[in-house]
Amino acid sequence: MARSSAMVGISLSNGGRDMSKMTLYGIWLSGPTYKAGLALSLMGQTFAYKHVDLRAGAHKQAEYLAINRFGQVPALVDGD
Ligand SMILES: N[C@@H](CCC(=O)N[C@@H](CS)C(=O)NCC(=O)O)C(=O)O
Repeated sequence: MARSSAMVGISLSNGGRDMSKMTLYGIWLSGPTYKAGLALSLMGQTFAYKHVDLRAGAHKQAEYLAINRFGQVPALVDGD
């Protein structure tokens, strides 16, 4: 028998909210980034993706720290 999200107690609904301007910041080699992108995809949520080059230290630059002060990926921005 196939397992549904309801059977494992996880809601993948976005509640009908308009979240059309979501942006996921990350790097696909990161498990947490991959999981966030997977969850959004399973919800049918469209989102922009912006690559953060961890190897170049982009996650510790002021521009990214303004998005996530912890300097880690992923970060999800809802809106502009
Ligand atoms: N608890 C965080 C952990 C995220 C995390 O560990 N991200 C790693 C990449 S997988 C990262 O940004 N590492 C860079 C650093 O900590 O400087 C989450 O799940 O969002």
